[in-house]
Amino acid sequence: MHIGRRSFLLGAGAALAWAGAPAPARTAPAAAALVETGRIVERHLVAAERPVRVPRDGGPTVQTWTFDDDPLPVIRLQRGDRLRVRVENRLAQLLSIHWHGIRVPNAMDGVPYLTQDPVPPGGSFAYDFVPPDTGTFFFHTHCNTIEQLGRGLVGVVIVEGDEAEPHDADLVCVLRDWRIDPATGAFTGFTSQAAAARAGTFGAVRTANDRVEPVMEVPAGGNVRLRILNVDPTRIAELGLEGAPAAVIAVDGNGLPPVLLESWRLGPAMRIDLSLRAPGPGEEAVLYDYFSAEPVPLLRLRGAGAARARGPFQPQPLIASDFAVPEIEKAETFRLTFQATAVASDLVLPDGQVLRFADSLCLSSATHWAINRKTWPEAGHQQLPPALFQLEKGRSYVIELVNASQFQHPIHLHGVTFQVLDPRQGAPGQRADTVLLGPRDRTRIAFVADNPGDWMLHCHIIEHQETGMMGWFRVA
Ligand SMILES: [Cu+2]
Repeated sequence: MHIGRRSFLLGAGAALAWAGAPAPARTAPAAAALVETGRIVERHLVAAERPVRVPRDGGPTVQTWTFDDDPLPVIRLQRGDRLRVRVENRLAQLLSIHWHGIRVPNAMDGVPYLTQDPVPPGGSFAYDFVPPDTGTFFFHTHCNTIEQLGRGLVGVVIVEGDEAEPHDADLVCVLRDWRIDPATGAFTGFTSQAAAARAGTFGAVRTANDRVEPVMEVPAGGNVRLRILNVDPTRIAELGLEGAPAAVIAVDGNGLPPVLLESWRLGPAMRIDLSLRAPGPGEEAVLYDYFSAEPVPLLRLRGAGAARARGPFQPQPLIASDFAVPEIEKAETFRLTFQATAVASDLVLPDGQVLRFADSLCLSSATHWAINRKTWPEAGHQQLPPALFQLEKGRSYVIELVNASQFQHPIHLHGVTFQVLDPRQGAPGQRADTVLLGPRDRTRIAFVADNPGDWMLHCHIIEHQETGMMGWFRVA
């Protein structure tokens, strides 16, 4: 089998240049308005230390911190259902839950001191909201995230109701590394000053659904939806699938015109949904990370059962949720520059404009990163700096994101789903909640500020976030 290292940037024109499929994908169904169903999905999560084998199938016992006896809880609900989650804190430190990518009311956003008091040891908190959009989301703590995420505190939320044509199987693939000694299961450390100032701390044990290169059975010859989530605090993967045709049908839970999967760069917190044609009985397709010189197999999909008689592979677009469309011409623009605190150099933008960073910042030993030269004053959230910017509720905004550093940064905004205006992976204008900036890269995002409150904005390489690359903005 040929395993090539592929170009990760597909032009928009490549989206429908589709080998092997005779008919182009149908046009996307009309966006659907939110209708509450009156149903309530209730979960009781207990954050606690639990001994879990990592990898799950036969690894050493690791003292993980998890939300549930199932170390990787998956909550599924239908669009319009109410989600009610009571979280109980049986750890010896503060916590809160952030619902990544879900446009929740501000009081439910789970950011300590900004939107709620953190949940103390022995305490509990009730989250209660109706997720407005379909898609693949996840939840994690927003306190001491380097350690809490590193020890395992994460879960998945899937809001269904976006398929015009159902798939034969709907599977979840959570990618994360474990910073453990593979022999003993002891944690090897979640951060260091040197790593935090660079690409971050990587884990030695790479897993999909907490297993090493697991085999998942899929209906042979059927249409399969594979929801891939990168919940690692550090690792940027470049994903490709060998042995089965596949298309990206959603980015961060948001449907887009199906894009042939060549390979896709997926930074921390980013998700893609694939629609793929499962291999025949007993045959396998393999999900690889091409980022390293030697591709790393992450997951195997094995065709099971009698082959389904399906027509040509023709992935269908999802039914989009109805978002307010930003008026780009009338939008006010803000620029956010992401930079290292210790570096003072000029940045030449693609249009020839030069941004000068002549003076460096006042440094503390634990601060390596900044946004617009402002760095969060400490690793926690307790000391709030002033807002980076304020937005008027209901107006359209364009934010220009400039990476003045040599490292990649997946930038995440709370409270909004934005459109990515400049061509990147997929098609310009697609919606996302996290956008990956390459070294010395820039892109523009746009959204309508329709969700009032105080919202975080940060890099999702957690060591960057917690050493300064975070800020907040107000919508009022
Ligand atoms: Cu970063």
